[in-house]
Amino acid sequence: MAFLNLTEDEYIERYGPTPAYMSERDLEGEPDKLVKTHCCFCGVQCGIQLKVKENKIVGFEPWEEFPVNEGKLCPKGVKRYLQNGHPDRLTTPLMRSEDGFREAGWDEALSKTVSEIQRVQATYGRDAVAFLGGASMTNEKSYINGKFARVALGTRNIDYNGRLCMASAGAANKLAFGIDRSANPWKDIPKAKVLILAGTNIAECFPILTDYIWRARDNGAKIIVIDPRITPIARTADLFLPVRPGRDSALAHGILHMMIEWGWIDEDFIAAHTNDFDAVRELVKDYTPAHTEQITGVPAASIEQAAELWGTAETSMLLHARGIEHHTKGVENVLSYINLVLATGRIGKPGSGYGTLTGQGNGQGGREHGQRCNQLPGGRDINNPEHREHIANFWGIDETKLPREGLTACEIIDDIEMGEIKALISISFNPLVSIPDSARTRKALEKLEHFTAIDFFLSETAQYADVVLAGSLQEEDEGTVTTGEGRCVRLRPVVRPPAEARVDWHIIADLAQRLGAGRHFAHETAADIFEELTAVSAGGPVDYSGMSYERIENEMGIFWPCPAPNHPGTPRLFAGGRFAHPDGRAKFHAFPYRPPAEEVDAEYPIFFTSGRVVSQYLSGTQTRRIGMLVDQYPEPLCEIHPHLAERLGIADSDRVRVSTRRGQIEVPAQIVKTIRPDTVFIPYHWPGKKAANQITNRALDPISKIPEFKVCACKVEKAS
Ligand SMILES: Nc1nc2c(c(=O)[nH]1)N[C@H]1C(S)=C(S)[C@@H](COP(=O)(O)OP(=O)(O)OC[C@H]3O[C@@H](n4cnc5c(=O)[nH]c(N)nc54)[C@H](O)[C@@H]3O)O[C@H]1N2
Ligand SMILES: Nc1nc2c(c(=O)[nH]1)N[C@H]1C(S)=C(S)[C@@H](COP(=O)(O)OP(=O)(O)OC[C@H]3O[C@@H](n4cnc5c(=O)[nH]c(N)nc54)[C@H](O)[C@@H]3O)O[C@H]1N2
Ligand code: SF4
Ligand SMILES: [Mo]
Repeated sequence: MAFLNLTEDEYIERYGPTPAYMSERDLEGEPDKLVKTHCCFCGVQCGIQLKVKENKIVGFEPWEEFPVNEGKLCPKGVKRYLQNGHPDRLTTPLMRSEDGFREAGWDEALSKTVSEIQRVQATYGRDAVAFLGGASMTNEKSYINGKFARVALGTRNIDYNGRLCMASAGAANKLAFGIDRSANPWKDIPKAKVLILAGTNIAECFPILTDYIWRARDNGAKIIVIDPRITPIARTADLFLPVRPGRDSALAHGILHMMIEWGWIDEDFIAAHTNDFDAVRELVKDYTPAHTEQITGVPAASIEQAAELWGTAETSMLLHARGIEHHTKGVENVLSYINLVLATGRIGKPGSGYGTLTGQGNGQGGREHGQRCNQLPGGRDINNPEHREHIANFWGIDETKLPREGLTACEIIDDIEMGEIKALISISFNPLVSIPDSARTRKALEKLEHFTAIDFFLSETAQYADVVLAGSLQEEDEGTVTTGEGRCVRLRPVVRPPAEARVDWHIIADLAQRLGAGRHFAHETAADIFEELTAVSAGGPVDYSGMSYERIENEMGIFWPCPAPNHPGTPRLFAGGRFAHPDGRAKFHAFPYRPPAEEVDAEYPIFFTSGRVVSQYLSGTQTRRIGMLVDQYPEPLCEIHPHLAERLGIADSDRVRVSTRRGQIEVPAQIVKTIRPDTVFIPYHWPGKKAANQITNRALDPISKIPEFKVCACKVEKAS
């Protein structure tokens, strides 16, 4: 096996017990094989078959039986297999030396990490070490990360990159419904007669779900799109509401105002199944179409039309993503749109319901098993004494030893900058590219006394590390992920990590061992971890206890809650209008509109917003290395409306300088009629001087602590 420089025996000798996936079952006697697994990118988690030759992925085949995508894949899914053999792949640990990084052995690298953690904790206390995880990783790793931080590090400061992503939707879902999960399976979408797509560029970000939207349209559905840009899906919409960035809660209130005025709400449902509608009825009185137009920039007639389409439908689905969530009122925006769903009573039924479109591959599961600062496994609350007791007992530790709620991801970076947190371990997170105000993030990283990063590429953040540990790609481990519709699916082992690289959770377990907590991390296989996480979830808000790898494989995924081995799982929540709050009722929320943290003014007169393009993924560490995807969109462009461009004397492809109170970025202009004339947009997948986050605003939502990626004030000039 040319690709590996260790035999299986050598691997076992070096790293101890061999995980099940390295047994002959997968690796011997089969020179070529096709492995059914899932795409490593977005939360749709399309099924795919990877083609393997000599422990190397050499191609793919469609997996037509997997029901979600039935063999279809988007451009990223088609090319994802090319990362596996990439020359930049980290294959050994790296340690900082006087002239850059040098290769190191595992023992030396891990010893360094552990001795630094021990030194920092002895000097400054346990919480001076922080841990940052990620939602591209499996449920098993999410669980291990949380347990590692609480039991082995004993720090309260653990959080994850989903804080930049799903946090507003998650918090709002809990508040409104008492449970944090999309309410409906995606197969309900084609049965809806009206769809609202709020703040999602679904065709570029969830390409395979777009097919569900088209099926709905073929069945006669009307489609309403709410976005400051005419995205590809908006071009085919029946009604497009070009909202000014940062105004969604007002828009939702305006639509509800007209629905109430025209009597298109379900008073019986509201009375029988919800609480607190009266406050909302009172609140939205002020949001007349004229007043709402003034705030949102959406024509009053369009607001009325939206109210009529939505209000009079028989069945409907409301789907949203980061466009409404990446705000200092992200939670309020989501709750205001949920009001539109609850007011019609159209939820918990086939073809009627609601869902947030989960972003990362395991955006859903990554937020369920305890790698968030306020959460314990099984979706439990770290501040709830019963929940704490349950987990402490299960883990065999004293409840008083279980750390309390810590800081969220951006707050951890701020605390590092302020000199409170002195050491960091990060895995599957690239904050230098993905957190707002990168100058501030860079300053923080430079300030750390110790930083260990676990990644398979040397990300821009990892370049600031003292120790870089070579971890695993998705296909080099096994486990489960939970898709955006709440379906837990199985990732099968495909190949073994190359050379000296190691499976992520083996690294974490080894660190735990060296920190003296080895007995809590004695898992031999990912299946052992899954067994533990499902067992501990029993009776919690997020109950996986009836699941097993075997069942998940046989049933093509299982929707949680699944509280018993003979329970079929729960694709659609809230049947019969019963919600997950203790009284079984959903809750309306009445938040008056409030403006974004930064408004335009004479100095910075234009709205800046950011997001994605179809061929690039997140901070780009993966997709910027895949040739054919790079060709499709090689560098960031600034979308500018022709009217604004003309006023500023900018022609297509001219280099423009976009500045805010945080910094500036220079990129070529892309003049398009598809954006509001008062707004410019730059995708954020690039580092350094091409990073959109040089200029974004680090202001946080008070509840979810998500940053305001989607709106700040900027000035645009032609660069000399
Ligand atoms: N190709 C690709 N696909 C991806 C990803 C990727 O990086 N690349 N990432 C995955 C992840 S982690 C995520 S979170 C999802 C994100 O998926 P989306 O949320 O759909 O994508 P974004 O581009 O972040 O933002 C969506 C839209 O919000 C609009 N918007 C901006 N400001 C506002 C506003 O104030 N109100 C409203 N209503 N809309 C606004 C933008 O114009 C943009 O079209 O995509 C997932 N899929
Ligand atoms: N301006 C702006 N900024 C944004 C957004 C925006 O819309 N605008 N969107 C935000 C959103 S929604 C998100 S989700 C974040 C994402 O931001 P990040 O989470 O920082 O982005 P990733 O690219 O996923 O970074 C993950 C790193 O982990 C590595 N990695 C991936 N999978 C694994 C794994 O299984 N194991 C290990 N060990 N490493 C792995 C990758 O190589 C990469 O270096 O960005 C946010 N930042
Ligand atoms: S839609 Fe998402 S999961 Fe499916 S192939 Fe594309 S990136 Fe992968
Ligand atoms: Mo995300």
